[in-house]
Formats: sequence, C-alpha cells, structure tokens
Amino acid sequence: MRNLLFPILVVFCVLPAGAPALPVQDEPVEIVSVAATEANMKALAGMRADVLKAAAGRIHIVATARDLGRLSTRGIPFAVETALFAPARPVATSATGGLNGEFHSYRELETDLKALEAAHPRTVQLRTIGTSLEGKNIYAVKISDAPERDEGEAGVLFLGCHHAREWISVEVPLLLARYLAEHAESDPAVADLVARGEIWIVPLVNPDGLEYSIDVYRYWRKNRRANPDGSFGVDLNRNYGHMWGADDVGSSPSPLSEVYRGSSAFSEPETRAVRELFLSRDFRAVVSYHSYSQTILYPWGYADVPTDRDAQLREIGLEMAGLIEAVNGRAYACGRAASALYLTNGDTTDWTFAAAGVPSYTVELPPVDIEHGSFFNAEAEIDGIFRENLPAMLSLSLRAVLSPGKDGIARRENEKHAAPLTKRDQKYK
Ligand code: 0X9
Ligand code: ZN
Repeated sequence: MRNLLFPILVVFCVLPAGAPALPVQDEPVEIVSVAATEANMKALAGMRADVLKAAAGRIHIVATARDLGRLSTRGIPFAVETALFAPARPVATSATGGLNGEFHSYRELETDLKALEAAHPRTVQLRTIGTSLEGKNIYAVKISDAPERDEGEAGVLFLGCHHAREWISVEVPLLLARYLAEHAESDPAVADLVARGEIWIVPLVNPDGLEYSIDVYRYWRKNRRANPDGSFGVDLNRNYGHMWGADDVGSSPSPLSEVYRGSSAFSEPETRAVRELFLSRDFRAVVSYHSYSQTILYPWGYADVPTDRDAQLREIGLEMAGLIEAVNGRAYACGRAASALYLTNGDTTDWTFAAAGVPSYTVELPPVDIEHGSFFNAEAEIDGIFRENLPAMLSLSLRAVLSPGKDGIARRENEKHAAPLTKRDQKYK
C-alpha cells in the first residue's frame, strides 16, 4: 500500500485559507475521498491535490472548488467526508481563556516563561535567540546550575512548534522546563543532570504561525512569510541547510505548497535563530517535537539511506519508545524518517545530525492518527502526554551530558527494546 501510494503522498500542494490573494476556486472547500486505484492516484498527482491521508482503500484530499470540478470532468466518483474531520468534541475554553484553552498562545507562553525564570533564578534563564518575521521573540530556556554563566557544558536541545497547528508540541517541551526547574533541588537525578550539563528548551520556534493558527485558521502549518506570489508561509521544517531543496518530493519550490522550502536554506529568521543557538553550544542530542502519529524518527529524512550511525540512532530511538510505552502503555513507533514516514529535505534533524553528528530525533506526539483527533489534543490530555514522554526526555538528556562529545553517545548495557515499528496510516499534512 505504502509504495503504491508514494507518488501521490509526496506531491504537496495546499492553498492557504485566509490568504486573501487566492482566487476563490483555489480555496479549500471540502474533504473528499476517492478510491485508491492507480488511475485515481495518477489523476490526483496530476492535479497536485492536497492529500490528507490514505487508508482503507480510500484517498482523502482537501479539495478546492477547482479540484471538485476536475474530479467531475475526469469522471472520478468522490464522497464528501468533511463532517468526519471535525473535531470529535468542541474545544473547551478554560480559566486561562481564549480560543486555545489551556494551550499556550505566544503571550501566555511569554508570561509563563518569565514567571518560571523569576521563580527559579538559580536554574532557569530565559534568553531570546531571535525574532520572528513579525517581530515576536523566539525564546530559549536554559536550565543548568548557574545558568547565567556560559560554562561550555555538554547540552541537549528540545524544540517545539515548527508547525503552527501542532499545539501539543509547545506544551511538552514547556512542561519539561517546568519539571526540571521544580525538581532541580529536590530530585537527585535532576540535580545531577543540571549540575553536569545544560538543557535548552525552545518551546515555540514559530510564534507567528501559532498565533495565526489560534486566531484565524486552525490548520495553519507554515510561518507567515509574505511570498512574492501573494501567498503566505514557508515550511520551517523544510528550510534547514542539509540537502535543502534536494528534490521536489521532500519539499516544494512552490510558495503555495504546505511544504514550501523558502527561497534559500535558512531564509527564515526562525530557522536562523535555531541554527545560531545550535552552533553556539556543545549540543550532544536534539529532539524536535511535532504532531501527530506517535512516532520517533531519526535521519536521514532526505533520502531512504541510513546514516553512518544508523544502528545507534535506532537503538536510542527504540529505548525512548520503550520508556514512553512503559508509562501508560501507549506505543510510539520508531524508524528512519524517510522510510518510516515520508521524504523531507531541509528538515531540522537532518541538519543537526549533519552539522554535529549528534543523535537527532523528530518525535511525533499523539494522537496516533486522524481518527483519534489529528492536531486536536484535549486539554485534559496535555499532562499525560508530557508524563509519558518525560522518562525518554530525561534519559536522552543524561546520555547527552555524559556522552564523550564527537565520538558519540556511549552504549548502555541491558537496554530494553520497544516493539518494532508498526505501520501507521500514511499522513500527509
Ligand atoms: O513533515 C514534517 O515536517 C514532519 N511531520 S509533520 O506531520 N509534523 O509535519 C516529519 C519530519 C520528519 N522527517 C521525515 N519524515 N523525513
Ligand atoms: Zn510538524
């Protein structure tokens, strides 16, 4: 199934709702499904349709009025599925208010990060590593003993929210910062970690996109770059500098596409901010959080080839999956990015691995698939998702700060292995 679908799954082209310059026939209007026959796949690829998912013999696309016309002209029967994709229940507002309930907006995050620093000045320092296109701060939390001193210790980097609509990916790294700050004195393991190394957390790489996703269009993915053709947005996870733009499958040269790679590698201030931080410190491991699919991915993403440290990346990834599953039984798959999910070029972890040779993971948080909520995580589930990820975050952090640098992370004896990679629905986002 996967191979058969591959050609269309990698043709990314979606029209950003809310971008006023678009002709009305190019606005998404319905989610429709067609039978997953080879002829239909060819037709969808020719139309550059925005494929949402392919499962159970059907391909779902986000169709524009133009797409609906094309399907009719070509005599391809389709079913309207829009109602199926509405969130299962209304997203509740909460005491913290706003359309995003307990999830953080840019301002709410800023307030909470400042409060965290004020409450734990001996372990937390809030830094600004850059500003977004619209001038919002990109914040990094440094957690270490004497965080104001740059001691050149080994570090680990946790990143969140390259993709605007993946709100849970802000919360998980933020909760890690809070956990570490609150346990740095009381818990000997955390105290040891903080004494030996540095944990850096950038919970919101894409603040402009997040705000747009909260205020205007919930499914917004990219940043808010005003492109020359009148469309908006660069996919920040296609804008990094390793094999940037290597082909038009893993990213797109079209500004309209959801995976538009930008005009050059690191053309965006948000990816430059991450680059500068990463190159300025001695990071020995990286995790970039995304959602959804409960999957742990490691390089390469740009091509279906292993890195020269494939076995080690797999081993550490499987250990993280095992630690996660041990918390409450929720299984995360683990695999090499290009083969376990799909091709991407210019993604974060390909670049961090290429730049520093350190274990670099994309963690796709829950839910497992679109039927379980896609980008909508219930507010009540935020803490549980963080809790199940915490042991893996701590274990990777400890490995990183104890690792011997360029030679890589030392193997541990008696490692437990998680379940092998299971097939997930192909998702196309
Ligand atoms: O497409 C992406 O950027 C990531 N998935 S998401 O659904 N959150 O957009 C995956 C990036 C991991 N790299 C590869 N699969 N090659
Ligand atoms: Zn993502």
